[in-house]
This record gives sequence, structure tokens and C-alpha cells, in this order.
Amino acid sequence: MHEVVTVGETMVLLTAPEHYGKLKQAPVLQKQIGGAESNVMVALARLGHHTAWISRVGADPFGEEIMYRLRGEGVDTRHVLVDAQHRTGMMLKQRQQGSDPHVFYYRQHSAASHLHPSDLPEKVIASARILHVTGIMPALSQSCRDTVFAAVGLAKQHGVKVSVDPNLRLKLWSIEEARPVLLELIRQADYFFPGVEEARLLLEEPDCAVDDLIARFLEMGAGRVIMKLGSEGSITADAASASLVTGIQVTEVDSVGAGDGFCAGYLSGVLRGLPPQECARRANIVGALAVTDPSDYGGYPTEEELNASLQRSKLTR
Ligand code: KDG
Repeated sequence: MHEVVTVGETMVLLTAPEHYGKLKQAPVLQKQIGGAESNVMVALARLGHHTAWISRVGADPFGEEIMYRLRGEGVDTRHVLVDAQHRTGMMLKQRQQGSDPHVFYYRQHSAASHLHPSDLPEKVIASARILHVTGIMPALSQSCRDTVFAAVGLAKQHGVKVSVDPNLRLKLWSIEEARPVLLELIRQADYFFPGVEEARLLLEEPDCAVDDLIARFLEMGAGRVIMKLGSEGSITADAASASLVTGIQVTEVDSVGAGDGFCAGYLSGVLRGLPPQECARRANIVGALAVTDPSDYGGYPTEEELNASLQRSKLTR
């Protein structure tokens, strides 16, 4: 049985890890893989949890590589369909000194963009403890949007908790298109993981205070809201209480993958039955360690490494 199951697209990611600025000046690109949903599964698997990633890949070397790498991380890929008609998606990442990297997608009409509700293995979702979804899938195509809502519907039907990271990608769709879709997902979320700017955009409240943003999401129906505050930590709130949990300081190399690590750290606490503040403490550390490595998930810790960081952070508190 899997503890956490997800559905999403993973791409081959080409980047020059040692090079800042225009990729045209980088003589060699390195192959990695990236996908917000599978990143969360990798981080959870490193922390000792059973996870499954549901998707489609093309019948091509990139698809093979994604499966090979995710299997190597201990993520169950048995429910991934190999789609002989379409290619695996790809992205380029151009690193910038002092700011978030620029990404360029080559994912239109990709294999994963053809995911369909009939691809969902109902038994796998029904027997999980948590379904994790993001706002990327519904941006890819109508059939991906239908697939995410069908997965959430199955989770609800079988009493499986739903975790939602909005992952607002304005390169994939406009805020006007994204807003109603993501608000509908948020209403169904047991755990909702926004960033502050995303929250303001989604609620059309550019100047709203963080506490008021959280209150709005709780009123809309989210069970627990975990607001990411970057290096400052996070706030975990539900109808009964709210706590600010401070983060740890690290040297940032690349911010991509931090939000995914954060979600995984939090969900691993939930799976262990920990109180919300302890879940947030784990989330802050996994998110922080993620930014110390240039790849999406190279910095995610094992449970042992996470415990060592937790101990160190307790000593310095
Ligand atoms: O969260 C990390 C992701 O942004 C990256 O892996 C690529 O899934 C991705 C996306 O759609 O941007």
C-alpha cells in the first residue's frame, strides 16, 4: 500500500549547473529530471515513505530515463503509461545570479499532457493515505484538468486526504484562467500549501496581510493552510489554531524544488501523526536543504539527515 500518491508530468530538464546567464554561452548541458509532483514523491521516499507517481511518458529515451531515475529513488512507477503516440516533455533551466532561474518549457502536446481520467488506477488512490496534486496539471490540457479533479473525486470518495500545492505557473496559463480552477481545488484540500504572492494573486488581494489570506482559504473550505514564508519559515493554521514556525538559514544555490520539498517534509510529519508545528518544522528544513543543491531534488534529506538538522535547529532555538 502507498502512503502518498500523486499524478503529474515529469520532464527531462537540461541545464548548465555551473553556468550563470544565457544558456547559449554554456557549451555543455547536463541532463536532470524535474516535475513538481514527482519531486514531492522523491522527497517522501527519501524520508522512508511508500509513494507512487501516476503519469504518462513517451516511448523515448527521456521517458525511459525518468522512469529509471524515479524507480532508483524508490518511487513506484508501475502506474505510468508509456504513450507511443507522444513525446516526453522537456524543459531548459537558465540559472541567474541572485534571482530565480528562467525556465523554458517544451511540453505542449507531450505524453503527460494527454493524461486522461481513465488512466487513474482507482484502487491505488483508494488505498493511499494522501493524494497530492498541484496547479500545474490543470494548466496542461483539458484532459489533465479533468484527470486532477477525477483523482480528487476518487480520493474524497474513499476517505483519502487531499494535499494541494497551487504551483501557479503563469507561463502555462493566465491568472484569469487559473483562478477559478485553483480555487475549486483549494475548496477540496485537506492540506493547502500556498506561497504569499501566489495567495495574493489567487484571491485578487495584492495588499492583503498574511493572516487574512490564511483566514480566507480556511473560510473557503481548506482544512489546514500551510503558508510558505521562504527563509522566514511558515505558518500552519486550521480553524482551531495558527502557529508561526521559524525556518533555518542556509546558503541558497537554486530555489527550484524547495516548495516541493517543503510539502513533502510537512506531509511526512502528518503521516507520522505529528502535531502541526512539528510538521512545519520538518517542512522548513526539507525546503531549506533543497535550495542548497542546484538540481530539483538533490538536496532532499534522508530521515536521518532531517533528524540531525532538527536536533541542530533545536539547539540554536
Ligand atoms: O517545483 C519544481 C518544478 O517547477 C519543476 O520541477 C518543473 O514541474 C515543473 C514545472 O512544471 O514547472
